[in-house]
Amino acid sequence: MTDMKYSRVEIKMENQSRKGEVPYSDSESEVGTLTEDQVQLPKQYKVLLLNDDYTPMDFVVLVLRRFFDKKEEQAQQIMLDVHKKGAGVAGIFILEIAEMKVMQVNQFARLNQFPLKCTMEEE
Ligand code: TYC
Repeated sequence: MTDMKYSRVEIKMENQSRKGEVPYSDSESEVGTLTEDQVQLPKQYKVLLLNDDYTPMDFVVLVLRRFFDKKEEQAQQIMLDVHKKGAGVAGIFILEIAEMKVMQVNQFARLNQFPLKCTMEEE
């Protein structure tokens, strides 16, 4: 029975996008349309990796694969970008998820005794 309570939300999500008109229903009977400027979407946050001189490249690639679901090739590309430019975007998330990623990555780096730092900023 518990999976039933989310079914209506999932149906609504299918039609949701950042552009155009979004169907909505706030009761069982009333259905209307929100125009683009009426749609409330949560702020997005960039989660950044910072370069340093000591964290091994392989460890940064592992972090990008493990915490940001990147494939090997993309993880390598992001890591090299951070290495060359000083910082780079690992992913973009809503506030709570971004905060969790930052905590998990910094804890994982500390646990492995590397100075790798992860931060976030509003998009
Ligand atoms: N600069 C590191 C090295 O040469 C590699 C590195 C890349 C470290 C990205 C951190 O976020 C980072 N071993």
